[in-house]
Amino acid sequence: MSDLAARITLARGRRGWFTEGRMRSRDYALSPPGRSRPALQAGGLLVALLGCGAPAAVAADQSPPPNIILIVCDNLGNGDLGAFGSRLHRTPHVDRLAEEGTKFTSFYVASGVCTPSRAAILTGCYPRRLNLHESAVGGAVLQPVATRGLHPDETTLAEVLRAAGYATACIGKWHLGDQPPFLPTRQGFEYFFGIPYSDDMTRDKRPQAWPELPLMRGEEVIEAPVDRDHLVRRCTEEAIRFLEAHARHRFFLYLPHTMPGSTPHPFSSPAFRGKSRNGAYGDCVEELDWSTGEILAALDRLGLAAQTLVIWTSDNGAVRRDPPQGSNAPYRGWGYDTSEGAMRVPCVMRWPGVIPAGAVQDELCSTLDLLPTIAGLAGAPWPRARLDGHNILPLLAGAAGARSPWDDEGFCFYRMGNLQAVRAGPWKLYFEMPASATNQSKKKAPLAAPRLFDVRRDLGEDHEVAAQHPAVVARLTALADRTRTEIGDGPRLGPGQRPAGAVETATPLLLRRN
Ligand SMILES: [Ca+2]
Repeated sequence: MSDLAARITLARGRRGWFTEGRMRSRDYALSPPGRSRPALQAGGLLVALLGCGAPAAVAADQSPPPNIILIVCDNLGNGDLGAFGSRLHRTPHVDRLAEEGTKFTSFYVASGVCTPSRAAILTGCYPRRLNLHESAVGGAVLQPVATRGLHPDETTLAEVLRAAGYATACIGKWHLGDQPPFLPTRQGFEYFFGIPYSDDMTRDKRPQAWPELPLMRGEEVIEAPVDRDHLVRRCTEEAIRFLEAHARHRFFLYLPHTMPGSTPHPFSSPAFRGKSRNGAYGDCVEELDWSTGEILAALDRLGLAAQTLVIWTSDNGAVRRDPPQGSNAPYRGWGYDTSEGAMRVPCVMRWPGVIPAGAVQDELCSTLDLLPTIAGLAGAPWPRARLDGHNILPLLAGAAGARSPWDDEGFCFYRMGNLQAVRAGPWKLYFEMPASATNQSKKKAPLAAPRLFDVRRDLGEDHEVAAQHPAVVARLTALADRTRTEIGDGPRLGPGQRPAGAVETATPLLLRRN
């Protein structure tokens, strides 16, 4: 158990789950609609955007709130897509999405690994704020039969949108807690189909403790072990059924894919196996592209394309394999750490008439911004608890002169509990770090001095320039200190941290045999 976890006491909750530390549930409730932060609502943005001369953003304000489809791949890298430079994989459907929407080329996840990254996607909070930057036993992600999960009182994007009248579904891989109080159905999703954690967390790894990999519908295990070859196809079919059932209703479809996943041999269905030029990994990427095409075709067929915001991204970069499989090109590094390759992921957004078609947005945006931005679009009340993300509708709409709010604030790169780097504007600064606080894919080495890169131009982080820019180093250090003070760093705690959810005893998710 980490120092942090050791210093947090367990207190009994009212509904069978436990809270790590003291918690005031009123802090986590949604604000009543009339008391939402006005500047973050679409209407408030309209005023700001009119000053920028942004007709598309005006259209956003005048349009009814869009349906939301959020597609998140698992461990897929920037260089894995044709639209982002791959010459190896055929991804015509994602490429079409990019032509019809905007490519985000400085888009960051809040962690280089699954659980914390996905927690940030759904809450707009740095994982460390939620105490989900590590598992209860000090691991980088939650494993099966985990006592920890996303706190039930945290407000997710699904809860925000459900409060605004949206139908909600999570189809794919959850990974924010496998105990009943932490399942998607307890976090605002009316429907869940998929696996509760990663595709590599199978019984053979720990036969005494872990169950067969379960496929779930709602809160029930319907198959175990699930046949992983068919996960992408079946999740896609489920997603389309959800779209068809809710074509006349506003909806939020969260499609966090299970693939390419965490095994050295990504899974794909027979129709794709052996068809790509990049082995099992390429087959899998091309099936994910097929899945995207099916979703887009369903939107067209149902007449929903114009009123649906589609967001396509990954939860972290491709991971290191030997020989290499995925690509994070043109960025340096592999998934699981704080390199550009790990945390700067491909992102495409399409909302016809609002988000410019065929455009590129290189301002710094993050998955932390999704909840604030989408809540604004939906006119939904905000979580009252403090968030880290920003409403970036001006950047989505390509408003002239719109700048990233992170340029003034600094976007922080944590690996587990350690603040390792910060970016503001073009500059990314890696901090001096003892070996105990680093992890460059298990090759632990101390970082003896801060390292500064212009990651707007030097995408491969080849030219270290700290000595030439002492004022930049000082400014970025000060920005990181603010976040460090708020949510902590290493053993140092911050007042802005909130407890993770916890159960005293975790039990495996098992198939009930009658
Ligand atoms: Ca991942």
